[in-house]
Amino acid sequence: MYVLHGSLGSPYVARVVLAARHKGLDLKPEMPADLKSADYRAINPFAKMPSLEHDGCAVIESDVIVEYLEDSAPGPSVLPGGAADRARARGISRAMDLYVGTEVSTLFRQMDPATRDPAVVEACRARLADALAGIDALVVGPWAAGAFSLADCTLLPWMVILHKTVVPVLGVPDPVTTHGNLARWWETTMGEPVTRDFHRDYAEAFDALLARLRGG
Ligand SMILES: N[C@@H](CCC(=O)N[C@@H](CS)C(=O)NCC(=O)O)C(=O)O
Repeated sequence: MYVLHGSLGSPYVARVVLAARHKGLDLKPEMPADLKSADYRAINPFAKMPSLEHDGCAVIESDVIVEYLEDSAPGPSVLPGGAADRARARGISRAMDLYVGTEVSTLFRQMDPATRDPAVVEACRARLADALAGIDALVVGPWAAGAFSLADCTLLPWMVILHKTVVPVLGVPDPVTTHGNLARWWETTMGEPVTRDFHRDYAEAFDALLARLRGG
């Protein structure tokens, strides 16, 4: 039995949940009572979510967890195709985390006009624009790396976060309207039931996270 620790509002947890759904697994994340507790650190010494427990083994880091599901669970592949397709999927996913996620996380801390530093926003916006152009150049269609893959599981939560934070609040151009390959990817994503439903579920979970952070 798989046990996924974390909360769906996290894009890293969400990536695993979407990959699991694609494989036909209904993996509902369970939030640990205390991420920083000794009990949870015994599962994940870095005290981060997600972590996965399965057959007496603990797996950390969301992309590694997706690969673990791929290796251990039946169902459709989340890394289909040959070596080049799989490398593209992994490359998009890694670049999203390193170059898009990092900038979005920094911009997320600049949402409040009262504490915003315009110089940080300007520098981050420029790096984010470069990163999104890079992602767009890697996306081939109909899904990000051709067939549905890890790349889509990473892209979709980050796109929801962009749409709910830095696009409306900081005026960052919406990549799914300004970039051709990402626009076609978005059409595919919104046209398929699994990803459309996941988009709805993740948007709700992220809204709830935003409300909690605002003290709601
Ligand atoms: N590289 C990690 C990132 C995990 C991560 O940063 N998770 C955040 C939630 S979005 C977390 O656990 N934050 C809690 C904390 O740092 O205290 C992965 O892919 O799993």
